[in-house]
Amino acid sequence: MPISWYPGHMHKARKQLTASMRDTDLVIEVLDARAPRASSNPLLAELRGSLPCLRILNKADLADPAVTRLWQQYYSVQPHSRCLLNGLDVPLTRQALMKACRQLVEQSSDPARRYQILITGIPNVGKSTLMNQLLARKIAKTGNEPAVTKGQQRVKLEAGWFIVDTPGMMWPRLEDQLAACRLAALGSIRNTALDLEEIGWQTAEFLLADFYPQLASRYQLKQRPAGVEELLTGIAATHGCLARGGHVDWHRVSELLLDDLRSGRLGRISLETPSHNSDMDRTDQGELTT
Ligand SMILES: Nc1nc2c(ncn2[C@@H]2O[C@H](COP(=O)(O)OP(=O)(O)OP(=O)(O)O)[C@@H](O)[C@H]2O)c(=O)[nH]1
Ligand SMILES: [Mg+2]
Repeated sequence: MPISWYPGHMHKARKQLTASMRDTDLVIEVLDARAPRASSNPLLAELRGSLPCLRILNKADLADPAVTRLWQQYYSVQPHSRCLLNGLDVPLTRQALMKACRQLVEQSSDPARRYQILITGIPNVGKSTLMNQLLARKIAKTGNEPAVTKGQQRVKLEAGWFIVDTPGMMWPRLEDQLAACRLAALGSIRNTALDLEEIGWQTAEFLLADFYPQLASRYQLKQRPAGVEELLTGIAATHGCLARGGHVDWHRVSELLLDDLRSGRLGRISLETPSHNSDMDRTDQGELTT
């Protein structure tokens, strides 16, 4: 089943975003540090046009720090843009954010001039949490599921500067289904819009190919399973995911694996690197799928 998630409220959010861009001086694009390419919405790039862009690699505490550094370098050389990190271990301060904003936005000599920053990104990447963090108070509702924020919220960040939180937005056609699978695995697509067992299976497939040590440590695997079925059957047997009669409950074992990946219980994992030569990206090019 192809992955696709563009419910009605996102169409509305897109219209609101188009309108808000007209009064915006700088766009923050919040990316998931574990999969920055997959979590970059092409529709947002189109809507922001030539506005300066500050990319934030968020949830950096869940990603491989060495790979995150490569992504930061990669994005830092793009024109009219900067790239900062945020995560539980490297919380971005309002001062650091404002420094980058002032470098990116041309300042007017008019003291009455007001500036607007728009926080954008796909669902569940941590936009509202970031806004609360920058304001040091809970202004926006947050939650560990996609599509928590339903409307825009504009607040004063500091004198002359306003910041707007926006609903997470996907785009109508997810052409790159491998990237879509990464987003589904990381929790940016609502579980109810997915065939969870299929995503669990595909996730198990790429984890087994590229992150076997993390799987072995989390599930106490004694030897490398020959394939996905053996891996999931083994996890199900040792982690309470068997149904009546001893059959594997594929739904429960999929949920367990996805929860472990999303929460970091499998360790700090990056699913993409900027280079096209990583194992994950070789899969894109079909070299591992023969
Ligand atoms: N580990 C970790 N979790 C984070 C971080 N930032 C946000 N989260 C968690 O990610 C989940 C989603 O956060 P939100 O701020 O609601 O995400 P959002 O982008 O506003 O989501 P939508 O409004 O649905 O688009 C919450 O459970 C947060 O606690 C982070 O830097 N590290
Ligand atoms: Mg939100």
